Amino acid sequence: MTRCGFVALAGAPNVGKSTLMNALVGEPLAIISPKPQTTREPVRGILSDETTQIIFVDPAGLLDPAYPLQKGMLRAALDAIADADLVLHLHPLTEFPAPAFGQLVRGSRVDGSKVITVYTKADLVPPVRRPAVPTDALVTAAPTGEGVEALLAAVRARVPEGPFLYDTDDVGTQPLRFFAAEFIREAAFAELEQELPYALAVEIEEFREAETPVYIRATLAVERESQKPIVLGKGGRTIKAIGIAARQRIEAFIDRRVHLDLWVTVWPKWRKNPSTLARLGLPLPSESHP
Ligand SMILES: Nc1nc2c(ncn2[C@@H]2O[C@H](COP(=O)(O)OP(=O)(O)OP(=O)(O)O)[C@@H](O)[C@H]2O)c(=O)[nH]1
Ligand SMILES: [Mg+2]
Repeated sequence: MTRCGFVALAGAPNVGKSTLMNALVGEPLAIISPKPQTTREPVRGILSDETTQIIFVDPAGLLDPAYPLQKGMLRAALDAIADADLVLHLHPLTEFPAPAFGQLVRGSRVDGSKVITVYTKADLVPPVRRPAVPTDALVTAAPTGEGVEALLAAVRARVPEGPFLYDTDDVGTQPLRFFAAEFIREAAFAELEQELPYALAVEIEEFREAETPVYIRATLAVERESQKPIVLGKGGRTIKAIGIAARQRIEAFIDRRVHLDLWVTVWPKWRKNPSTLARLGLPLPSESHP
């Protein structure tokens, strides 16, 4: 009998969920940045061997939502936790101990027996200062790979019996367009400061795979006219840097040469606009929303 299950990575923003998912799956699927609230829509990564298939789900951090996009991010994260067979509650070891998981999920009921506490960023704690973590918790460090195999073994042992849901060759479940938009956002998070990464949406307008190089045209939308020249940068320097970094990341991902054409536009207050969120495939505050 095979095993197959969904494992959600949960925790506050910036605790290292996406970094750990990439390490677990062995592919740089999820985008990462030192700034909090990078992940918006849950990213799924699949790890299969002969007997076990694990579908990791990396949602947004559990935050206090202020506007519809954030409400959607939280809703999708809570859904991913509710639907998961197993939940990894991530918390940086630098901020030991982790809060009770119930506190993070804001009253939504989660079966405590499916939650494993995982301390991240252990490399940032000098060995002599390492706190004594509870025996049922695990400790990881992405730069050294510490704890990743042990965590995988613990997860494998607890995935329920069931048939595989995906092909054993599949690593992701989302379309290339999704990853292309995410990699552009990752480059933008690296180049832009303060409010700008949060005010930025990326929409793929064209994706022509039949061409060599692959032609991708994307719109980078900000919320106000005054933000547009910042994304462009002096003499177009910032948008150029975003384009180069994103193109390299997409090329490595699809193993093809890419021509990336980026355009900057303004969508006033798009983060509050349910129809724009829906069009971009971003999570909506409630499932029943348009
Ligand atoms: N030193 C160290 N840094 C880490 C580790 N894991 C993640 N980071 C860094 O922590 C920052 C946040 O990592 P992410 O993986 O984007 O965190 P996240 O929880 O997905 O963040 P959100 O999607 O914004 O909620 C990045 O700068 C990572 O490089 C780790 O084990 N050690
Ligand atoms: Mg993330």
